[in-house]
Amino acid sequence: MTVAPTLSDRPAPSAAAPLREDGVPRHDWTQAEIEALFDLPFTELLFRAATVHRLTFDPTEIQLSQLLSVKTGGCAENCGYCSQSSHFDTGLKASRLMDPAAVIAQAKVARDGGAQRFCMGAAWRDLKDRDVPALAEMIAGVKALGLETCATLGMAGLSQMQALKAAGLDYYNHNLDTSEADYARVVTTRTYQERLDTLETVRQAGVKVCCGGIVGMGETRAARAGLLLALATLPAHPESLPINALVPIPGTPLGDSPPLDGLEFVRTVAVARLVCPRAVVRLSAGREGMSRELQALCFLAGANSMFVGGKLLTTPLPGMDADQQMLADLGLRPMGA
Ligand code: SAM
Ligand code: DTB
Ligand code: SF4
Repeated sequence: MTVAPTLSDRPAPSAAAPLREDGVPRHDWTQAEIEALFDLPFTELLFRAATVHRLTFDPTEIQLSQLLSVKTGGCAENCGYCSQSSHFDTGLKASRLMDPAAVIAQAKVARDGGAQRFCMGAAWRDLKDRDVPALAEMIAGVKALGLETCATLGMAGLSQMQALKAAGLDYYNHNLDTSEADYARVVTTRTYQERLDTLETVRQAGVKVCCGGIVGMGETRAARAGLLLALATLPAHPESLPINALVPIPGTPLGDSPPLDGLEFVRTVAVARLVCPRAVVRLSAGREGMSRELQALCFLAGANSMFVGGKLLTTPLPGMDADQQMLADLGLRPMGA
């Protein structure tokens, strides 16, 4: 008598394993392997990502970060997505570097509202020595509140980064944004190699790396895979990996981009979880336009961080009340709480 094959007898769709047998993350991913992950059946991809998420984190915990734009607009770079570039007329009012006391006061409000990490962003091509003392004062003050500190200030030199580290900087955000091949379509005033060099400087100073990119800029799936390839083949994976969904800004070259399909966004999160299994994967820009159900799929796919507090740098977020309600309804709690 022949026995009918059961579901479990079927071969699993092929795609490379994310962790070596000894549990160490791989750094030797290839473009073909990452594209094969993207091509998996959706539910198979999510199952694999959710499985790896449980090996490396408590999947019921979500890290909560809050941003503040400490210096807004008038930036010399031409990043084609950005409201703050002086190359495009976006109607944004530029302002000078904030006073440290005002930044620290806002960090206190963020902490009391439930944020665990406070990220200070400046619309600069690169950090200038004259601004380092004020930034060090902000970082020290934010750290003294018991918050983790993060800054994103453009390119920076080693001695500058060491000064920020000495002041209490935990993380530095500097994104690759897209794949190397796709990059010149988006930015031409700074090279991909300059971004990689800045990441190396951050590492040398002993500051943790927050590095990710943007999807929904009209890129191909191969470009999304190429971004994740660049991140997964860094000498050390980023500790924090933000996935931004483009917030189209009228007046910028990418202002008319159609939104990326939600399932493709979830696939990107899942593949990020698989190729950088120990990174905290953050839902970053664009969450304002996402349903709670789509965000829940992202958490299932391995996202375990999000920005909270009603505003990113210049664009809105759902707001703390809506976010607290969503987390409560999903049974998720702040990391470490
Ligand atoms: N000037 C610094 C820099 O570029 O590194 C720091 C601030 S910059 C706004 C930080 C990151 O935000 C960018 O690298 C990009 O990935 C993301 N971002 C900026 N504008 C965005 C938008 N409209 N939609 C989605 N992500 C965006
Ligand atoms: C990151 O990857 N996303 C955040 C943070 N790092 C600095 C910034 C998102 C900015 C979205 C557009 C805005 O609010 O201006
Ligand atoms: Fe400037 Fe950063 Fe905006 Fe690029 S993303 S234009 S560097 S503020």
